[in-house]
Amino acid sequence: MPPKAHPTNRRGFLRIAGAATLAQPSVANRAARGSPSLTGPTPGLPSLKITDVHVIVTCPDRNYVLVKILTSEPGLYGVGDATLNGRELAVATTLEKHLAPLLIGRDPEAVEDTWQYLYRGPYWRGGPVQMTALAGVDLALWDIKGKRAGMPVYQLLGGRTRNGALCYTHASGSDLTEVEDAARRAIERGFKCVRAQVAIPGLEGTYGTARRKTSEEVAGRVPQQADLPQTELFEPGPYLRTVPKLFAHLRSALGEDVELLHDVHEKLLPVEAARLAKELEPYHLFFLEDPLRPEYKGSFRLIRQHSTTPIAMGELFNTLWDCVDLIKEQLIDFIRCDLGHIGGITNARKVAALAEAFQVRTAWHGPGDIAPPTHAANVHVDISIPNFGVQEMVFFPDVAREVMPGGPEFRDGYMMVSEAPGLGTDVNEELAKKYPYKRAYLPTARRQDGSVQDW
Ligand code: CS2
Ligand code: MG
Repeated sequence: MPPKAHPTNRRGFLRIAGAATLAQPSVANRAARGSPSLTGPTPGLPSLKITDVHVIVTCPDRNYVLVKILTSEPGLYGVGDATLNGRELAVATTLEKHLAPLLIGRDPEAVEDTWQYLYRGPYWRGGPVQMTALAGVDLALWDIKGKRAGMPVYQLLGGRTRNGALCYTHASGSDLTEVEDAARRAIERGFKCVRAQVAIPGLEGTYGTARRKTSEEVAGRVPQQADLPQTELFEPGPYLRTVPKLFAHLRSALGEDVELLHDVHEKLLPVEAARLAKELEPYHLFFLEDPLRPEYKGSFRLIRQHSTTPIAMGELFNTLWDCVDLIKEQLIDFIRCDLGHIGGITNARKVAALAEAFQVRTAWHGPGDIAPPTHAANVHVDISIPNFGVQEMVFFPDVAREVMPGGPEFRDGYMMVSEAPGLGTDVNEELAKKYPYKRAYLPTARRQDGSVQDW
């Protein structure tokens, strides 16, 4: 169950807690230096202080990093997600050693000021590790604010603009028929949008599909160490020949009603991406995702020049400024930031507002390697903005949901947010301890000639 809403007779309840808060002037005063005169208590409520920060690293089905921020009000805490696949411990250390000391004694209600303080305070700022740590803190603070207000976070963001968030799931397979079957299962389950990925003949492992063992590996001649990156083989030629065939097959098998998406996963060069987007035009994709690396933003013009296939981009972005050019020049149709890697709700709603001005819609990143609090935050933002497009979602295994209960629910093609105060997610710290961290990496990729390829 998402966390219980706080007792309605809040004022009576908190007058008791208030007394406890006042007992800690020294800590509060020392840390409040961060924002000397900003944060007086909310009228009618005693002042609130952050009293502790728990950084929880757990591996029920995969590694996750959760941030639990405790306050001077007994029982009032917030939970955020700071999971960065393959760099979990770097983020956990950033939180424990660098951010937590700055948070103790601060007023958790000062969400924007804390964001600015933690983002612009450091001279060396930004990047996926720091922005994921900041996102964990930001989500926990929005969770606290919602609980203290007795409201789900979307209400604090301006209330509903829609009943639920249209979402998509993944359909993949080692050949066209397998992908078709997976897509049919998704449609039967109620999905109106399906992302399709197929293994590429002759290539060992293609993003989004189960990796096939090489003959060497099958013969056991190549020991594969589990806690080191697997290497996938990628060649643009076979990929560019196969993907249009996949969508031709899916459209003839499934018809036009289902929305189809594909993730290029930043593997192509500009002219290759332009060719693919053009050749996919007849299949009316909902969007083609991450055709190029963020480093080559300027080359999106080439794709636009040659194709009307809608383009989505952004999961690798870490700042608002990473989004500006592509949005301002309308070189993309969907901004696909990851709330867990761009500094949380505080920054995502600014990205959404920027995108609104240029008719760009959101399609926040929602894979399996970020934790339920970020999935919840995605949907709280989705249902409170005017320019929502679609939401990626995954179903978490039970073992993960036991450690991290709550979160948005799938209902007939839409993600429905919990009405519980806050984000509607939680963490069971005792259970989390049962699943210690296991070193793991995302795959890497190489070309046939042995050179390094973007995964
Ligand atoms: C992918 C992710 O879902 C997606 O769109 O790009 O699965 C991505 O590969 C992982 O999140 C990387 O950590
Ligand atoms: Mg992607």
